[in-house]
Amino acid sequence: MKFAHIADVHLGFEQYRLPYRADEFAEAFRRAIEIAVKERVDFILIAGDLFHSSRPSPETLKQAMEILSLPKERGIPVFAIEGNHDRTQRRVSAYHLLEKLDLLYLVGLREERVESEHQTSEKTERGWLVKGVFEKGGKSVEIHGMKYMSAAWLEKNPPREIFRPEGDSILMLHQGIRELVEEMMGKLPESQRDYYELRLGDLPKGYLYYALGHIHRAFLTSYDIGKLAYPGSLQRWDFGDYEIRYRWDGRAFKPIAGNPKGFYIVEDWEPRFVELKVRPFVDINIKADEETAKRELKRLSTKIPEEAFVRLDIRWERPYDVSKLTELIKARYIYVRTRFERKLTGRTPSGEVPKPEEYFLPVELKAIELTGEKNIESIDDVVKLFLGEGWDERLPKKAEKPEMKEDSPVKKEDANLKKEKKDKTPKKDVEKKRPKSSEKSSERKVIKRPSKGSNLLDWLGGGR
Ligand SMILES: [Mn+2]
Repeated sequence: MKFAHIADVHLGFEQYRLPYRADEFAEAFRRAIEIAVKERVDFILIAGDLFHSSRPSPETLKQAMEILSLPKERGIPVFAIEGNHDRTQRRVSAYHLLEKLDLLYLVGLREERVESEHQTSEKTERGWLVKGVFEKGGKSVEIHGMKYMSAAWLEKNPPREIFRPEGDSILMLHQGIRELVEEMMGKLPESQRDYYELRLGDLPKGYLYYALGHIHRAFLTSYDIGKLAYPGSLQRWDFGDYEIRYRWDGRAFKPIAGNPKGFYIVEDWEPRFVELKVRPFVDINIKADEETAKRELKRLSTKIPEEAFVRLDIRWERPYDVSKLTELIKARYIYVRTRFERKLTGRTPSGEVPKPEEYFLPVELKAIELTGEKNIESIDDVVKLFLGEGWDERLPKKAEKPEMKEDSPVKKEDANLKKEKKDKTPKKDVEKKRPKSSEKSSERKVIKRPSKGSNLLDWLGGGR
């Protein structure tokens, strides 16, 4: 007995709103089916999420019909369950339509009894349990399973109470299982219930193969007397599902290989992973200043395939223009993420917690004050502050100008301004009355940089 186990095909998924990605998801499915047919499998399993949506477009349905006609023409039955993406609460889903066309056989709990060349039904307290059947040379295999169900439903109806193996049997489910998710992703907090609906112990024992779907990463293990497998999605799902990641270790990029994409061909109950060549996803992260990032990304760019999708994550302690950096990478699609943030250690060199006026420049304090009013019009003032003379205050020399001292006469004007705001005077008028930028605010304080460590970063970092 030989069969193919495919899951998470996601037909119709226009990833990153790119219509050609939906075609690529369909292309991966076509190749998987072609390989299965060429390998002369006896039957094919699709463990949920054949479609990306429960309401696939006519074009997506046509793709599914065309591809599934390949095994049909050769008399290879396809057994399927619905996943969380494509199940429906209504009575009829896209799968029922494909079943009507003899392109697949749906297994699971149903309201009506189904008997066909490859299906049989058993009456249960939860409805008709429709099972797949395959016979060859006096041997037979039963395919049990059901569509994706919520954690709440499964708590009352664990699979071990619904399913019982009969002879050589396969159980097909589209669920996350806590112990396995944790093996793949690390320990999950008790509150994190989004990734699984079941515990390993909820599964019935005695099946020879557990054909699972839902987790988009290939994973193979054993359960009781059988094998348990997730083939993963056929195409790369996101940048966490990378082909290769270049992780910055502070000095250089360290390449980390991702997981292969594909499906299983199972012969005499032994699964073998069949890898599909799909569009490469490259995940790059770097934490460096502009010059270093430029040099290192230029060096790395020769390793990036042109057809790749790239995520570029740039971090540094102060902002810089990344547009020239992204031009260095020649790829089909680039997603840039920047995180420029100053790391506040919470201690000055003397070991004290800094006060805001010790940490922020006067111009920054003013900006915080203005934006804190949540008055969108104040944005103009903030821009002026940074583009105008306020910017010069970055330099300690200028901050020490005599007119900056505490009790400047401007203070009264400021008080007037506040009063005018209360009176709902239109902002434009207020602006005209604003004092010139050089004498704008009395709240500015003269800041003397700590003498130790003339470099701001050194100072913030505790003078390392
Ligand atoms: Mn899926």
